[in-house]
Amino acid sequence: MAVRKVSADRSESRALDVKPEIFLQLYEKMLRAYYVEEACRVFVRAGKCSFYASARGHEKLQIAVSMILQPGKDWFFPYYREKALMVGLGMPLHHLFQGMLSREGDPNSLGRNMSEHFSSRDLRVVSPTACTGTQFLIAVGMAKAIQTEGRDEIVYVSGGEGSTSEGEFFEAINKAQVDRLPVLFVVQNNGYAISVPQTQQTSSELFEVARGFGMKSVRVDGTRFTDMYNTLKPLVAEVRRGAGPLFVEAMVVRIDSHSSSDDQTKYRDTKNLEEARRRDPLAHTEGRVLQMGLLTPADVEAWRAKAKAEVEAAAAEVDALPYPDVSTATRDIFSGTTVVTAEREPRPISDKPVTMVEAINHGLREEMERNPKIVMWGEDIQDPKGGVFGVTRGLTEAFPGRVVNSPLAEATIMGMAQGMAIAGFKPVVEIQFADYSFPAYMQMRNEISNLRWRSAGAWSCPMVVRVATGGYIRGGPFHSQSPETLYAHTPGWYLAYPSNAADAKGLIKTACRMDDPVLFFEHKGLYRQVYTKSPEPDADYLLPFGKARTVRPGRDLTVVAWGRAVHMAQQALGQLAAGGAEPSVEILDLRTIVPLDVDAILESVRRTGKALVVHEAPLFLGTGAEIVARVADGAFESLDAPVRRVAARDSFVPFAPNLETAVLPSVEQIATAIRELLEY
Ligand SMILES: Cc1ncc(C[n+]2csc(CCOP(=O)(O)OP(=O)(O)O)c2C)c(N)n1
Ligand SMILES: [Mg+2]
Repeated sequence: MAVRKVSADRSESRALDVKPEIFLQLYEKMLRAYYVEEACRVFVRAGKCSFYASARGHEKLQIAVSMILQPGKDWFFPYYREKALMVGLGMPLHHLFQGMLSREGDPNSLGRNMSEHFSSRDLRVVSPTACTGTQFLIAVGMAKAIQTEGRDEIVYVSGGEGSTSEGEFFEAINKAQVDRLPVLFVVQNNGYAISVPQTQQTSSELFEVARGFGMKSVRVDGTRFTDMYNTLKPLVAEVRRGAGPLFVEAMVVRIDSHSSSDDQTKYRDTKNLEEARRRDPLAHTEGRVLQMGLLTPADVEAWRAKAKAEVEAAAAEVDALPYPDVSTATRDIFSGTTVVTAEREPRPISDKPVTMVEAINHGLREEMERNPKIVMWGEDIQDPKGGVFGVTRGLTEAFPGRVVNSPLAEATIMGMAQGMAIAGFKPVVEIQFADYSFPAYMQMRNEISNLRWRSAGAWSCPMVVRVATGGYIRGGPFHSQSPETLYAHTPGWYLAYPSNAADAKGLIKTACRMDDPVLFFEHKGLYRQVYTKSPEPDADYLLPFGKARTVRPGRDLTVVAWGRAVHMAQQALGQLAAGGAEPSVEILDLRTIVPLDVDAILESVRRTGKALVVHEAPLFLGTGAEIVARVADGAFESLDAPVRRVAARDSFVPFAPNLETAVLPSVEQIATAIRELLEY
């Protein structure tokens, strides 16, 4: 196959600004990407692939980007319409089809993630989710890690123009610009978000939006190579040199329907579709290589046939593979490792009892000394304030640059933590109030929780999220919530919830060493209570997760509680004792909700024959419901009474003190429940 010499006559074509071999490389990759799309279409028609999102119309941009960036060195946070990027980066066709067909050995996800969601450690392509817009902040976190370590890598992150309406997009460009991070934002503007035209998304221009944040920003025609390549190459080199982020709005066309579930003829008229096809990037490039004399028509035929044969062979090979073994479906939700299994007595470092705030602060300080990869951020956590509850006080001064204020943006706190954790840092971040964890919920629920699982163990993001939780502080409806159940219902997170200073230190230190995401709930009503003080355990004191503590032994009733409710149960027994009763009641403090120490609960209830669960969160579908179900199932034959719960009313927490008292569970209610169960 002959590759023609290109004439040096500049008047012949603007494409001469690019070396012929670059142009041919582009064409070859575009052909491969084209036949991959064609093969996928066949699989869709045969019912072998239930999610297909054609990248036709975006392929020139995606391949150009792969040629400008450095595969294997730079990082990629793609979205679901980027098969051509994968082809450009050199993902083996076999891997591509294993992902598209969810077949055995699929290196993207072992069949767990959706098709079109490619992942590769070798290519530094981080497993995406289907959520529009979540990828931006994770990429920013990765870029923060790169900047912190002084490396010259770039983080590519992309999305459709529709996804830029998500709030996290704005948070991401804000933070990337504030910190001058090496992020290449590429928005692929095909004019539609499924059926919604861009005019219904925004009245601005996206590249102008990025400029509004102070970011270097350009708009390019993503269907034409030369200008795009020549514009982006030097700008990307600047990002690599540390100039800060770059925003690219690439105008592309969507030649096919949004996905295999969509029919665009229902909302785009013939003229509109013809217009898109007229800009077909592949047809254009093919025309150019012929026009410029880089290839003859016979060459083009041969190149096409070669690409087609290569792609079809890989597709057929993968199609012959079975689906993954069903036994693998729930693997990799957690790492399966732990840092400590047995509990030992704490060896107090002094007789002087410390508060929970001090215990957590000291635990964090010790872990930061031990592990230079621990970094912290959150709202107001930096010294001199050191957090609104003072938990991180002194740490900024002790560890300069490692404990900083975040923007007032919880999704930023969380999304960046994921990115930095993927990069090997250990973020220990603070959510100032549990009530305000919800802007970060998308990251916690759909990203962080399942990264390890959806990438079949290839990627993980161990981190600690400290959350100030709970009421009884006259904080009203937005500073008193107890959302632990919501988070415990998301696989992939451990959830620790200490009730006293010694446990808090042991658990926070373990959390800092775990290889999985950990939510660490700190009850703000306990932070400085005298009754939660304990002598401070030593620096090697680690508490295992999933081991309940017997607060007091008893024969006639088991009370299961955690956090502040543990103390309320003790106070209830105190009340009963003051009234002359000395019941033999066992109190279990769960200490971690995930893992739940079901064995300890069942062992106790089998002995006592009666169970009461006490928690501060609302009753309906609370963690208590799970515990009661486990008891009903595992200790049914030992039960001598109904299993009861005392919890908050199914309400919000009101501000007025008498109303707050009416909604949250009380010591009196617990005492009554204990008495009734004992008399049953
Ligand atoms: C958070 C979220 N909301 C809604 C969806 C459903 N959804 C998937 S793609 C899409 C449109 C995205 O359009 P755009 O960002 O322009 O990307 P394109 O598909 O055009 O490349 C929608 C609404 C989703 N995946 N995630
Ligand atoms: Mg779009």
